[in-house]
Amino acid sequence: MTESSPTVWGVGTTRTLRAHWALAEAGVAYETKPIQSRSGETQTDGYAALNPKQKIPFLEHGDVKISESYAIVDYVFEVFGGDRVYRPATSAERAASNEWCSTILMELDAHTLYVMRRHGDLKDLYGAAPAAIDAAKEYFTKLADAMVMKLPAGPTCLLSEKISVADILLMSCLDWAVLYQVPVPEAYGDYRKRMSERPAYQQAFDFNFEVLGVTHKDLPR
Ligand SMILES: N[C@@H](CCC(=O)N[C@@H](CS)C(=O)NCC(=O)O)C(=O)O
Repeated sequence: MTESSPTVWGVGTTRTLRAHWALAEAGVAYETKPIQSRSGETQTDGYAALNPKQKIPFLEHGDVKISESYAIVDYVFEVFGGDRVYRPATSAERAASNEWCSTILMELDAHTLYVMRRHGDLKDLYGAAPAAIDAAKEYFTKLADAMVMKLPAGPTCLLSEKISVADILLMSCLDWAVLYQVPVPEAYGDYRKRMSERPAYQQAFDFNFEVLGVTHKDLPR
């Protein structure tokens, strides 16, 4: 790695997938510190000094240190994406991108999928809450349904022919939903298939989930 190559901390979750996929789309050589969620590796003094949130993913690029998957993907596309990726240019384009990203991060990720994780897999830490999990599942499908009208009419990425930050966030949440057996509206089928055929997605998925023994071929499409 050269001095200007980025380093990513974290593998094995759909949020770490976002960082690896963005770097693969941008075609950047980078280093990985393959620490895992809930392994104790995010709790060490050394990691806490780097990222006081003690969460993954985390990206370091020279003096730039970023701890949120959304901010990481946006930074990678801005700095390394060039003409391989879509960057909104007008106010209307930025609004369309922001609308997707806010819905995905707030409604799909934080309010539904992560609620399922907290009160399902992590119930010993956060408490079992079957009713919250059922409600979250229903809410995921309702919100995903509400965004169907914004899906692209043609066989493209979400906002243009080129991949955008919103695509990385959406596809990672759709995969997360599939892994949790949450019903994903059928209208997303073609979009999921197109995204899953991208070489950068397949490469990043297999690299990110190697620690769990899962490949992109294992997910029903
Ligand atoms: N909003 C953050 C969430 C990051 C997050 O919660 N990461 C989890 C794994 S997906 C984590 O690192 N949890 C602490 C741990 O497992 O030790 C992002 O999108 O990057």
